[in-house]
Amino acid sequence: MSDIINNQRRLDPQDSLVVLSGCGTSGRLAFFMASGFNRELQRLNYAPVCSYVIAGGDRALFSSQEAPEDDPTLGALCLKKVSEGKKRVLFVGVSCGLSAPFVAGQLDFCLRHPDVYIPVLVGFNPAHQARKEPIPGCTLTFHSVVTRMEELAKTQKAFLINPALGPEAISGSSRMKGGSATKILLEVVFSASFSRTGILQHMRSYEKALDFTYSHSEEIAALMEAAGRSLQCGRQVCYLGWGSLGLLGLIDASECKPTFGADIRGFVSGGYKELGNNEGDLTLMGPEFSISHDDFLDGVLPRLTDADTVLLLYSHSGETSAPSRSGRLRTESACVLTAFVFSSRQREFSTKLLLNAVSTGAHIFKGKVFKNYMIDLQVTNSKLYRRAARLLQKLSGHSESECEEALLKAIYQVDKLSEDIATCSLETHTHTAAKAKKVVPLALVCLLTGCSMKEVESRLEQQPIIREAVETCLKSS
Ligand code: F1P
Repeated sequence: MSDIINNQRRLDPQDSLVVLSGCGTSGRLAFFMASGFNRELQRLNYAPVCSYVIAGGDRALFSSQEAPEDDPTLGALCLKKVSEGKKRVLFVGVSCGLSAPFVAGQLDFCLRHPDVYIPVLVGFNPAHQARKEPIPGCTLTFHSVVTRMEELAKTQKAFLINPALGPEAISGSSRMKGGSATKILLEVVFSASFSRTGILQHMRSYEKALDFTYSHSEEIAALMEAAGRSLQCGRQVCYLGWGSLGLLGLIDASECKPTFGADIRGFVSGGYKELGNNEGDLTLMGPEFSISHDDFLDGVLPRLTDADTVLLLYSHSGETSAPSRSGRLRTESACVLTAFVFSSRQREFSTKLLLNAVSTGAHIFKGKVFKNYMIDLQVTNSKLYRRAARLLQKLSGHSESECEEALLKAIYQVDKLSEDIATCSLETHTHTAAKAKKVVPLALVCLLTGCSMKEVESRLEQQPIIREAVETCLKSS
């Protein structure tokens, strides 16, 4: 694959393109790396040839837009649009769980146009564990696409990079191990296509950064605790970053809502100018799209108290300059996070590990994780719906059908399912779930106690720490 990237950049940039694509964190990393690779190409006097596609468009860079992840036709259309007029396209689709229909649609499109597209799939499950669930409205499954890719991989007309990583530390949280592995893999392949340094040597540099980062576990734990204390008392955690480390802050923050049902906010110096995203300035789309330091200074800083935590993300190297306006920050409310490691890629990697640890740890302190499961996840696409139903089975011991029934009752806030609801499509369920709150905890407590929706709602109100509410119910059930 390194050779192919190497060839792509030698070709006329008018004709050739490298597209990185994915959903959620995988799409955000696709954006992050496509921008980084282009910067690198320009530094070396080559034309930028990388582009990105994220399910749900640029608004998905900072907010959860899981519904488009279910749409294979949309995936194919977005790929077609971004590669219009190109003669040679290397397409890299990332789906950590080998599961996103959006990516399946893109790979299928590549397989149907082999004269133009070379498809690459990156994920972290064995091929036989690719998702087999039928995709509504089409004949594909992710698994069927993987099988076709495997066949073509034998003659290097397609590539499958899917080392099995083992389970995530927090179940289902592919933003962590899966996201980090995506970053390592693609950066190593990209770097190897330029330098004489071998793949193994590149990999070793990440290993060093990993060891270095985790050798600072006490400092990381202190940051986790500070952030956890802020979230526990309903205060804020903000990442205030510069350059690519600031972008990683935005990415980590945007994952917190769908994963934990809670917020951490990120801000980056230069805002959308620094980002250089496809759709430009999105500030007008709503408060969560205000991402510049000016937005932080105007909207957040005046209301900060000692109970809030602000993490400054910058490095001392030339490319990410030190915070010039932090003088307006009260230092006692700021934790300064710096990664004094090696190259800029390793600094980014180290920062990603730190942020993942801090945000996950903080949410554990807040009681959003129960027995390594995120129990307040959003149920906004088919994968998350199935995940929620499996989680309910695991934690309640009830049957599959009872759990799905409880999930639907929680989504529609009813004690009895009408014929209408029961016959609605999965898409309607996940669309409705986007407007509901605490769906999984509600369903779980209903299952464990047999109480009505109203009673459960008031129980959860009295005990807002979800883990404790569930523990209490489990003890008394
Ligand atoms: C894509 C993704 C995850 C997110 C959540 C929903 O997963 O958006 O990034 O954390 O689990 O799905 P994948 O296609 O990379 O497995």
